Amino acid sequence: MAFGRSSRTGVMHAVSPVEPLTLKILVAGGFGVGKTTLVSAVSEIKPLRTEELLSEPGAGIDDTGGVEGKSTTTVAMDFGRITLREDLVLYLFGTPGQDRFWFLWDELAQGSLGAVVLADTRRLADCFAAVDYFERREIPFVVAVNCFDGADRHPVVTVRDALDLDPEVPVLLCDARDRESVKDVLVGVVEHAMSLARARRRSLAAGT
Ligand SMILES: Nc1nc2c(ncn2[C@@H]2O[C@H](COP(=O)(O)OP(=O)(O)OP(=O)(O)O)[C@@H](O)[C@H]2O)c(=O)[nH]1
Ligand SMILES: [Mg+2]
Repeated sequence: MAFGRSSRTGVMHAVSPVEPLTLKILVAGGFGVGKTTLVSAVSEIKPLRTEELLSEPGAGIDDTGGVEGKSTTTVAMDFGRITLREDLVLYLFGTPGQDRFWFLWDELAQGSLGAVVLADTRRLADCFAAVDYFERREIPFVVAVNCFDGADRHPVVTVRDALDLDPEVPVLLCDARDRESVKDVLVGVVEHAMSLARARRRSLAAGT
């Protein structure tokens, strides 16, 4: 599903005759797992952030266990853009990580091609809700393990088992701070969504 088509000006057409396909990708996962970091690392425009200080009123509501150094949190979304190829542009929407912002997810998920569920192996349970959300809505997703310094490196198969993922869901390792690493994850989600769409088309054509 395409998110839209870019409206380039005639001047831009003179430079590049290709009007890129634009796709919407969500970046989800638990609190403090690195969603804002990921969008910022890869975005070619100044990313829109909606960070607020973790404040006194949030104490007792926001679970800061395991991310004690964190002083801000996303309260609406992150937004960024990356050109993967001259004919393919991704718009990235990072979701807020905390439970109290669940009501925003349906809005953000509309029209998305697929999603990245970021995971931290030290707090793997934090991404269960995101995995459930995309499974239920049949939105294609990959799990990207953000390899934090100091976290044990678990084999991909252990993460897959712990999250009880369907066999076709890709599990990738990444560093959310590293542009090339994040690009690999984004290519992974686009390829996965495309291959699921092809499989669905084939089974529809076969009448199954
Ligand atoms: N060492 C290391 N630190 C990281 C990595 N990714 C993020 N961080 C740090 O972890 C903290 C949390 O990152 P954020 O990007 O704000 O996490 P988030 O998922 O957007 O958080 P919320 O929006 O509050 O849910 C920040 O202090 C980052 O600098 C990583 O890959 N390695
Ligand atoms: Mg954030």
